[in-house]
Amino acid sequence: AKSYDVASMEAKWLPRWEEAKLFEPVDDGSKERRYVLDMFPYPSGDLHMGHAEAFAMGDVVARYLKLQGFDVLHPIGWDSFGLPAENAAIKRNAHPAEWTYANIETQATSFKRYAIAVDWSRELHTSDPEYYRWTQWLFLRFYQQGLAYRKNSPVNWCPKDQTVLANEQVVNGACERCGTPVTKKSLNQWYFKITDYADRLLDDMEPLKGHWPERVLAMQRNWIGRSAGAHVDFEIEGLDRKITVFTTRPDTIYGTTFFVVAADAELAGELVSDEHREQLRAYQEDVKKLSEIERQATEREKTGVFLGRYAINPLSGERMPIWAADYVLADYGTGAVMAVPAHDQRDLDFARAFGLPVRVVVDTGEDDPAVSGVATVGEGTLINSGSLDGLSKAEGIPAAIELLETAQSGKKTINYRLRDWLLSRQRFWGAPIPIIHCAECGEVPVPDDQLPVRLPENLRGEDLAPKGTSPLAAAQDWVNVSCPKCGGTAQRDTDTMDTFVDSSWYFLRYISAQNENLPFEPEAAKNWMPVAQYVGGVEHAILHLLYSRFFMKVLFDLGMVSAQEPFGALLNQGQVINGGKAMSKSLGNGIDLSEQLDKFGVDAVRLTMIFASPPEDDVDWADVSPGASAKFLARAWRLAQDVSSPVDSDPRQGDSALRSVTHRTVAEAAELLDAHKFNVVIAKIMELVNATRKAIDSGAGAADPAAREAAEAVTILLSLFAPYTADDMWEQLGHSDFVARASWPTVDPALLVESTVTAVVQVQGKVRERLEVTPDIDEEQLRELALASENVQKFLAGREIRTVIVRAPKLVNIVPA
Ligand code: ANZ
Ligand code: ZN
Repeated sequence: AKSYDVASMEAKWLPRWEEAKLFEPVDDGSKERRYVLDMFPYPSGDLHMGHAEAFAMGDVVARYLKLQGFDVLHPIGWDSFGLPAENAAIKRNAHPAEWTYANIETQATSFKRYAIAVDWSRELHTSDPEYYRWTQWLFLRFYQQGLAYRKNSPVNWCPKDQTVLANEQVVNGACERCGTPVTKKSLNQWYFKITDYADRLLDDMEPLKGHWPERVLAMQRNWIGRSAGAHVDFEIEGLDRKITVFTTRPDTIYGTTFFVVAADAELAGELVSDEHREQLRAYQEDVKKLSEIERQATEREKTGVFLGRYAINPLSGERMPIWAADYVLADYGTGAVMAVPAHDQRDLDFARAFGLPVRVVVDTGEDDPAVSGVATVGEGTLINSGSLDGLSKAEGIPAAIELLETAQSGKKTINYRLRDWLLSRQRFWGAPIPIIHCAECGEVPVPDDQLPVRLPENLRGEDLAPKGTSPLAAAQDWVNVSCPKCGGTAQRDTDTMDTFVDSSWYFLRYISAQNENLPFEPEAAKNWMPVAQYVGGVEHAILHLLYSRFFMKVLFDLGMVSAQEPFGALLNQGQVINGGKAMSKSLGNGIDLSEQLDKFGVDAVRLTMIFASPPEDDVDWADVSPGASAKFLARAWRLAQDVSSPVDSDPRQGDSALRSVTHRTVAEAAELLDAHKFNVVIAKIMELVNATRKAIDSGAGAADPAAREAAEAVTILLSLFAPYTADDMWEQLGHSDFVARASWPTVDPALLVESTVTAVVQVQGKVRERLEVTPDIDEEQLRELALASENVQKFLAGREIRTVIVRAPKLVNIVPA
């Protein structure tokens, strides 16, 4: 007999699959379409265990939907611009493309071996000029809409990577990529106006509920940070100007005892009196040295300087000192706050540090904050607040706004935490910003027919080293061009785009991957979008997923897509860890994927990944057994070897007990797959394999058509997880085509009805017998069966019976006298 041989199976099927192009959608409308997408990889090296897990998940969904009869689009590509390539190039005195494309080659080979069901004809790389041409084209559409603009402002700066970062790339005050504390720098940078879409980005999350993980939705909601409140104008004594603050608590306005502006906001310099100017300058120097982490730490002692200036409370007419401090942020709200120390902890800490008055205006029944040091932020009744006295917080907010509006010193407003997306980078390996700067004409877009603006090819190694300005600036031949408008001398913009721009629309490029006239065909996008199932890590909860949603909405407004959301459903897979800890070089607990594949085979590794836990949970490689998976696969495989009834035998002639197990398994598997309980599906397949083995080894045995039916169901179900084994079984079972082209087994509802249930028989409260009975057995029949049981008789030992309680069909309780 043949034996289950992983290596020869892989060698046999891989080339056949490649030739058959099994997973290219027909895309002709003859079948309903489904788009399944995995977050595309960054080509950092060879595939690792994390890829193996994530891609196994997406693959289950793609293969399942195809078997269900859908036309499935499941593409792959590479997010191939970015810093690591550039850093590697500097180190090796090479061009980033060399490292990038070599890694892509390695990963692609591994992905093919890993048998992911993708359409390779649509493969894309964001660093290909054929791709970034369209990234640039899209930038120009945004530019024309006023959604891409340049402004000078303090930006996040990573001193190590020597480039600016978007707010989304600053995590706890540090660079998302390298962990270096981020500093601020004033620079002229490009932005996308994502803030114009804040409301839609929030509101359109509603239909995603239940289809996206709630925590991702919560993170986005929080990031957008919509807060309702008011803008309040304060006159400045001795200056002919007003300052506006944003407050969520206009009801506390009578409790304002001082005023604070961000030390690094221009406002501070404009307000300061001459005799305090030097002090402010010295303080600003100190603030500049702080990292964002230090600045936002709440436990840090409050610092600040008095500006020698007073603001007037528009409702009470009171005069309040104006301070500059670092706890107020320059780029949130208006960069200035009315400080209400009794009811805001930061303001209270500041008041206590500088001996400023604390006035309670909301009576919450708690201790006086001036004494306790704890601001009272809860519900209560307004006091010391003029005509607002007696109102609750909820009543006080609209009432205060009304007073302010009548006095023409304020209005109701909504504020967002979301900032515009800073997209320019002072690095080389990205899509050049397609703008030319002309002394006469200003910013001039590169004409569409001159796209792509290709990266210069002669820069390499040290030329790319970070110097705070873009390496592209050094390529003089490249920089100096004639102005497309006036023909005069002009310069190219030397910044490149954040790589998150590339990944904000790649899912659309797959749809028309070869189109040379447009980034994608609107008609085709209409057919495929939104993505039916997106799979990827939770680390993209804000960055990539928010940006892609923004892009989709802009494209919708441009009439290029008809869906407003890119991803209808999202699955965040867990991580692969080892010994309860994330794999890392320092812990030395890394697991090499290719070693695992060589040792156990692709199928066993894939099966192990999915069987280990529900998809959202981590897989601890120390707790799993790919060896056991391989053994199980061999057992399943042997079923196909043993079945001897012909391909066209009629299963209805077969053993009905086995048939009912088969049909129930298939029906349950479909439900479980729809609910993403992939691990449970595997447990069900294991049960079916056991039942089939038992049937083959007994009764009508190998020749029973029901055994063939069961083995075929095992094969089809298994093909979602173990494609090599499944195709080998399918062939052995006498089929000439690939199992991926089979269809999901049809379930006969008549076979789903359970044929027997187990009735438990207790004697004096102890279980003494289990009887297999029909579900519709009546009480009298069940009672007789129970009393007739040999076991029951043995335990009764001749005693009289006092009562028999029967709960058909599940329980009989016999109480002896
Ligand atoms: C007065 C007040 C009284 C406030 C009170 C709060 C409680 P969210 O909800 O996060 O939007 N604020 C406004 N701009 C700020 C800035 N640039 N830096 C630091 N803090 C700023 O927070 C809005 C509240 O944060 C505003 O409401 C303001 O303080 C403060 F009992 O105004 B509040
Ligand atoms: Zn010009």
